[in-house]
Amino acid sequence: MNLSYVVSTSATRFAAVGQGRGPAEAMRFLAGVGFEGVELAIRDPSQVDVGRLAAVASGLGVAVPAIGTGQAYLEEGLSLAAPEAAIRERTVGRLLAHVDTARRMHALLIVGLIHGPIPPEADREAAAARLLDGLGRVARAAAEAGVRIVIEPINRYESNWLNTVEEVLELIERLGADNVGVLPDTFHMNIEEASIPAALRRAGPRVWHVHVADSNRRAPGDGHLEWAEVVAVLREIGYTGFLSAEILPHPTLEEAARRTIEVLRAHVPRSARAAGPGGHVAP
Ligand code: LER
Ligand code: MN
Repeated sequence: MNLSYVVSTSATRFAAVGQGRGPAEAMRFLAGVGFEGVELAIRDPSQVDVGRLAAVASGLGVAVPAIGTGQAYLEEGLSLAAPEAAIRERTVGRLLAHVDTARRMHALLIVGLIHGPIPPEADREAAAARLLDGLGRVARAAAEAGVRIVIEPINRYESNWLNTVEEVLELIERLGADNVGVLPDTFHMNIEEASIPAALRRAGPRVWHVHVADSNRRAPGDGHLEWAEVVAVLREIGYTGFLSAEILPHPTLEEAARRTIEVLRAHVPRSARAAGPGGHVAP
């Protein structure tokens, strides 16, 4: 396992990411503090110099384990489950651009908030049909590009469905794509799962990426989650990917990042290098 920290490439209303420093400078700081990876949260890849960021990461010896896409929902309302066909098309188009970014970065592609909520006038099955259609197109393009997708269960206060690992596993089953896995986020799990260890065991080899935050979405160690247990269960299920800190920059990004390293390094020894293309380790 390796440690990574989530940084946004532009200003966002989503509070639990590193922002303020530009992404390249944030990468330099995080590499210096000891992270093996920097996950990039990108609203629109056409607004980002992907080649430059890939070169900065490679020069620093840090991986970009995953690309986050939720800002396109939060800032622009893009949603795969939207009732309007035009919005769904724009969302698929945006995700196809993200597939190309993920390919160039050797990163996983995250589908979380961008799946969108069940709209007020739609029932769950109608929303699922729309989501499966758009996600299926994106998953097929990703498979052709050699990119893997991870779907993130998100807590009920941010999404009106797909809140648990079980729900996301059912969706993946219906999708029937073998390049789609699960991204458990310990903050969401602390709200939604009856047992974090049981949910991780249930997802087992489908866990391809992990977001870490403590119970209050601050740095690991600042809340009441049991990190020794979380890491032990991930080891038990054979997880070898990244623990990616998606946390509030409390009291500052710098202190939150140092605290994450201090607390998680006790359980995850520093590896000589992040393995595999882009540092992501296949399950
Ligand atoms: C949202 O709460 C979150 O955890 C992000 O990773 C979603 O894209
Ligand atoms: Mn997350």
